[in-house]
Amino acid sequence: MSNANTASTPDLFQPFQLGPIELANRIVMAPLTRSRAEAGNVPGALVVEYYEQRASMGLIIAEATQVSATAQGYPSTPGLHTPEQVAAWRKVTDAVHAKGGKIFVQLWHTGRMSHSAYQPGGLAPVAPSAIAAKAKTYVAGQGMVDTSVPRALETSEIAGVVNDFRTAARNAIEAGFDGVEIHGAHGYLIDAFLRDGSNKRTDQYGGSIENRARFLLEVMAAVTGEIGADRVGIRLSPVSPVNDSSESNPQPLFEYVVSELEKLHPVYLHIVEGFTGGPRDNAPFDYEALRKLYSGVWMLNNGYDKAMADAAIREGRADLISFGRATISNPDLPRRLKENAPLNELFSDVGLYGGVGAHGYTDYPSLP
Ligand code: 8OZ
Repeated sequence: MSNANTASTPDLFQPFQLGPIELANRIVMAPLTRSRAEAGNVPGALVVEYYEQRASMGLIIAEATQVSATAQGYPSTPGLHTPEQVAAWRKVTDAVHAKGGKIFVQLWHTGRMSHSAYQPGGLAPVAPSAIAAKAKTYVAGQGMVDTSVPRALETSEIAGVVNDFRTAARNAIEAGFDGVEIHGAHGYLIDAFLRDGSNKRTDQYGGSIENRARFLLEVMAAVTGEIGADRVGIRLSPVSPVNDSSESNPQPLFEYVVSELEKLHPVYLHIVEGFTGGPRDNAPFDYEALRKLYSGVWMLNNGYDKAMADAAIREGRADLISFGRATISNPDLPRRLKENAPLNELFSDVGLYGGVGAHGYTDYPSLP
């Protein structure tokens, strides 16, 4: 490990060696769905500008991006499964790199958090089991609507979905990303396989903890095998109930997952503590026990401010801290934190996730 990571008094603003890349600081932009992709789910010039504005973040994790057409569950979210998408993302990564930044992309399959309106042929979305999420998504012309009742993936189809993650990871590298983060959180396909609330399968992908974790571990083996473990992270949200996620016994489930990930050794684990975007203490969970099972880079998220983040880094509870909402409203977040400058608030007249055009997206000011 480099000297950067073994400084005796680490702080938020020191460089960090993340596998083969050096981050300028330990402040990470969390992946954020902003729904600004253009026709064909292609990121356009506005998306280039948005990420370029945020290049001073130690690492950008670009928003959740579809691994295939069937992976989509929300409007105007980008993909990495067509040549046009790969070419468009190349403009984003070039712009960030030209400013000295580093950028991963989060790869997802929304699973049952989708609607037939997004599915090729208007078919049902796919999931571990045919159980609808008690949750909503947005469909143009209809507004917020219930997610569709999914169909259970056939056992024989699962390898194909694993392969979609592998191909998308290869595409991400072709598009110039420094690495990928696998979205294993928030009730999307991988997380839905993990949890007993959404996985009632009777084949080798359901039932025991080992079986429910199989899909996640197959995805991680495929992706790390394809692009190298030092370019792959994963995000987990052990007790977040978002998107109707439920699990009767999360501690042993996630301890098993992390102990198996230790063998594959992705470059980081990104853990959402508590209820995503909400209380950090919504359910009991021993995160320290989880960390003891993993010898690699540990990234924490959810409601951190400067003092909390700095304490976590100094006390060695985390290597990296990701910030979500603060990076929406503060393109120059690292500088503002370092100088103790006031932070911009989120605009109140525009939504967090969607929105049209620049307002609430690229029009948050940097310090002069
Ligand atoms: C908010 C709205 C749509 C998607 C997640 C990718 O929860 C999301 C997401 C968040 O991880």
